[in-house]
Amino acid sequence: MNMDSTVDRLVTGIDPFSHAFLSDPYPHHEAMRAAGPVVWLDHYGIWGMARHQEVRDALTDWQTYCSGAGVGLSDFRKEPPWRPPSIILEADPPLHTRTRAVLTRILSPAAINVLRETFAREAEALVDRLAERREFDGIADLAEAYPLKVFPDAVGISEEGRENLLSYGNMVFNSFGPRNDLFEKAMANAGPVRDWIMSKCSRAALAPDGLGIQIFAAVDSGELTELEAGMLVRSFLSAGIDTTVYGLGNALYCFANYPEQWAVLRENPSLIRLAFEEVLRFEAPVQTFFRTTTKAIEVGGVKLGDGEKVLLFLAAANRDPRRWDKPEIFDVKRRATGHMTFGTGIHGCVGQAVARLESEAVFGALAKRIAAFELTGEPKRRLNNTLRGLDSLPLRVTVA
Ligand code: OVV
Repeated sequence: MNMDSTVDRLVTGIDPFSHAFLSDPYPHHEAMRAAGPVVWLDHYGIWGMARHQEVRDALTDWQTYCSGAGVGLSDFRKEPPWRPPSIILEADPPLHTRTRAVLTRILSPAAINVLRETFAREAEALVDRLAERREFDGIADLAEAYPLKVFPDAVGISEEGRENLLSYGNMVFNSFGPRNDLFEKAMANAGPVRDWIMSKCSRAALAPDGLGIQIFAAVDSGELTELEAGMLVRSFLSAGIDTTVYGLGNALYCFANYPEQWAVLRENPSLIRLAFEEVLRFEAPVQTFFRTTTKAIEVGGVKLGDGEKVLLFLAAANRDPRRWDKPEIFDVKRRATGHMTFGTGIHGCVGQAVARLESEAVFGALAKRIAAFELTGEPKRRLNNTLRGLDSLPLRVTVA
């Protein structure tokens, strides 16, 4: 690749973790897709991939694009990680294969379907209360309130202190970026938050009928050590809250912005599942993950060296016109599966059945009771080095 070309120079200066980029990433995604299959991001000395094909190829080639050096900007082989690495997210085979097998079983669609009635009942109760209020904040009162109730309930965590889960998610997802202002702010109260989280990861802290204790059952069967089981509960608490909070919030944001799409969905509630996939494609709650090369490799004529960080723009792949027809249009009838928001390959989201069940419960309940959403003020963005979503979404609802 000719690094002196105009397009490359345009792209290479981009800081994908700056406020300007995070506030409106889409024009920058377009510039990077246009620049080529892989671009050099000079600001950090890393590679970036923004096209669907290359993001997908990288995610499905774990031998070349590893996770064991961390899936953030920081290379664990060069600087110490801020917490002991995740033994599933930040691991490669064979360790990953063993830990993943346990979570795949516990979080399988069939196993998670057991939660359907509880999730639906909780969603209906919450939506009833909000419908009575008429005006509420779509983020605090719904997108945060719902996962903060049903997910820790499902894992088997006590009620007290659950707000720590939001603080911890904020730490985890900002930590994949550089040590910028967002990272520093998220880490302001790190000690007590981390202590609370770790105190919830032991066998003794978990309810006897939840998902958490099922991880410890794998210790009894010899698949995991006691320490590993605690670390996998930590993965539940790291990955299970903020992702769904931002996903549900982005869904509400889409339906408030595109009322005709909410009308389509209400006419045909069987579209709810598909509609959530379209939200994930269009406003991806998880925007990026990194990989690290394990050898020198050539991508579209560009030579990448060994041990180099590659930033995969999942959200840019989701709007690549090479893959999607009219990608800038939010269309709940679209076949949106194939989006990269859950990733793909051996690290593809192991909790996706839980995320989908939460969204079905919430939007199923909303479709029954809410005819329309109306913004009563400007939504405020909450910037995060990895996640895209809102701080507040002031809504008024029309009750059906
Ligand atoms: C997918 C994900 C995100 C954040 C943290 C983890 C996993 C973890 O395993 O800790």
